[in-house]
Amino acid sequence: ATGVAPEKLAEAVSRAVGAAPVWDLHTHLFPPEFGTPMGRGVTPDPHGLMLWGVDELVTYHYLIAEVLREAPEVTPEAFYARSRSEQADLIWQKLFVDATPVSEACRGVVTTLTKLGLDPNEKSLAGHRRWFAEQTPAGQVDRVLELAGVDTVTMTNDVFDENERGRWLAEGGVARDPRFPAVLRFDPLVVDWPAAAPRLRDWGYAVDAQASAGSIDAVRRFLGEWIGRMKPVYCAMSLPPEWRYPADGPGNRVLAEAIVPACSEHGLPLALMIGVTRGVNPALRQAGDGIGVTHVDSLAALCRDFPQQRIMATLLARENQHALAVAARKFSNLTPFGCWWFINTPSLIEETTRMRLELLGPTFVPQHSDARVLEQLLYKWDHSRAVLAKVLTDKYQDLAAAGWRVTPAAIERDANRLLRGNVATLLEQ
Ligand code: RAT
Ligand code: ZN
Repeated sequence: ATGVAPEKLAEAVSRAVGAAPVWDLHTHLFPPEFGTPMGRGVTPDPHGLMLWGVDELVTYHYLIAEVLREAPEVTPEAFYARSRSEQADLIWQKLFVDATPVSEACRGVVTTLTKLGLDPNEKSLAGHRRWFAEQTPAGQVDRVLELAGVDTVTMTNDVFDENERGRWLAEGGVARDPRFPAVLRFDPLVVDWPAAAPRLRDWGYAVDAQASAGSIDAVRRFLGEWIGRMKPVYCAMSLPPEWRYPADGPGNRVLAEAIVPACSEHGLPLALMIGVTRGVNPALRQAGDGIGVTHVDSLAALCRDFPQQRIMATLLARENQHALAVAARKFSNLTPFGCWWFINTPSLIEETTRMRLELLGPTFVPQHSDARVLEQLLYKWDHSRAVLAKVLTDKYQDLAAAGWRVTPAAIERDANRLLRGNVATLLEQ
């Protein structure tokens, strides 16, 4: 086969990356079966978990942090006392009308509206609200997945969330959409055992404060039951920068003696999202979490102790990205994934993805969306695909200069595995 001419590489790569379907490895999205607060043809469920529409897009917690900077006269308390649509109106005015929406989270809303055929230059949200009110939730899921080029949207199913838990436990359970595989998430088991233990006791599992042997058995039973109920494609938790392994304490005992064994028994990978300090500014609620540097040696030690356990990791601090890539060179059971949260900006995606390609070749998962609002898939994947195409083009140009024939088939193969194939292999092997 002939190679693509160097001056044609950029176009060929961006076509292949644009056409490759995505399996989104980590989101907070739900299909309509989990209830939704709005939409044509459905009974509105005020606590429904499927978030979509312009008010949700504009009140994304990334933008709440930003509006409180643009409008410091608005206290967090006063902001949260407003209704959802009043919050959205304030954010629209301050960040999109009175200022230029250059931040990544702001640009995301602009891209999203444009892709839906709506005008992001409108001075008010009224017209956009009317458009969304005409859509059915199910129709909007189909439209967004099609436009975003995403075929699988991995959920985050927090077993400690009472609202969600009730839906799983309801008579007949919750109807499943195969495009939305579940993920069993249980941060408090490891991060806050003193808070987790009484909840488990309430639910009928005999656990104690020390997480002694009997407790470990109970946690394994708890995990086994939820794995049976949710049929997750992996288990997940986020951890603070202070997390150390090995180390004494009930959290690590639960991790090593209950969580990893339950994952192994059921053949599930374990995802660790490390480096978040919750509630640095509690008044900001969901927008108030901060960042710290992860102890990558602890992650490496876990990979070494459990060589049969597939471990996926994403780290929040820019300072950790190099060490994570190096750790993955040492442990083939470790897969770096995504550019998480504060790393999900074009400059840091570019730097991180370039580094991972240079150290790991195509053996990682470059991105996940972390979308909380359905339509965010439209911008998160558009922006990430553009950066991935740019980095891949550079790599192919360097390879071509070194004498390698870069064929269209190779470009397509790489685009497909980076956006979907590596996820499928990781989760289905
Ligand atoms: O990116 C986010 O929206 C964060 O609030 C978190 O959800 C984080 O991604 C997490 O899963 O803990
Ligand atoms: Zn998340």
